[in-house]
Amino acid sequence: MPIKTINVIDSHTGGEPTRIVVSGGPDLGSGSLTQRLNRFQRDFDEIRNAIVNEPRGSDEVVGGLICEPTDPKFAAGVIFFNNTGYLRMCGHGTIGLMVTLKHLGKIADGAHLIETPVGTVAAELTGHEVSFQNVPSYRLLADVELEVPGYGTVVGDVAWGGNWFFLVKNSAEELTIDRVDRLTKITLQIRSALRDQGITGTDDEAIDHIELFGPPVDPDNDSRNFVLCPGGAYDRSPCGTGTSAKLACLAAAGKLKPGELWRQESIVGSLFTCSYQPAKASEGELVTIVPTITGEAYVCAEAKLILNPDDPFCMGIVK
Ligand code: PYC
Repeated sequence: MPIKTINVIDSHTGGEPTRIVVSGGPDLGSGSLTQRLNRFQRDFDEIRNAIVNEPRGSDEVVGGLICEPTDPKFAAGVIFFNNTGYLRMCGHGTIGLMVTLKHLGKIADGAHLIETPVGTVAAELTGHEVSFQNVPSYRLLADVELEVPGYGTVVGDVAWGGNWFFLVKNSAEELTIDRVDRLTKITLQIRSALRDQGITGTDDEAIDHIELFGPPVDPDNDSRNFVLCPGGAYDRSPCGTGTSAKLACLAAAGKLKPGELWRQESIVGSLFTCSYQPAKASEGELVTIVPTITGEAYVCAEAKLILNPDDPFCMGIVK
């Protein structure tokens, strides 16, 4: 293989990194974004590893491959991925993508549509601020009692916000940045317990994100969270899909009205301001909402990744 280069732009959304592949990424051909995601996974997974994992990236980085959309009404198509696999939607990544497209001169401030494997995301860009309407979100299971070996019983909801989440209700854990090692350990234990006890999303899909909630540090906010991501890293942002899942739970419990604001603070103190409207079509009998999530992102690097076949770690460190 000759030396290959991949051009990327890095940004962060409330501290959570996004690496958008602008050129030099795998050629996934045409078809729906789900078909192209499957092709990425089947034929080019080592390129995913080379882009986001060490030595060029880290467990925290979420990558996004810009794809030619299936319809010109979309500003771009995108496939998100991370240290262990693929995300069907990523909220902080969508905010990062929008400021990156603006940085590239591909879009201006205003309303745009983004195509993702789980549907259309409508986003509005104003400077560094992005508001996006996420895919329809819903609470699937309420008040699930889960025995977590070595920890105790936790009670939580299972909800969809573009990814599957278990949202713990009764956590007494203090959500401070100096406790992230412990919070990571506990949420990994919760995720294993869900898997061992066969608790899943629809179609037996694994629940790969876990959220803990606590009081906000800033009294103007409604809540602080800690979000475990699929690859074991924690989200530095309040998590766009996770906050969508939270809004779906609040809506289903009658605790937040349509249009009412919810200010979700992350474990590093960054903020998403959010609200929802009822969805036109529901997921069966379930209360289904369309969340709007607003946050800020900043471009922080432009880089050319060099994949030299002589480099023993050319394709990244595989864990
Ligand atoms: O913002 O949706 C999100 C997200 C998912 C994983 C990391 N961030």
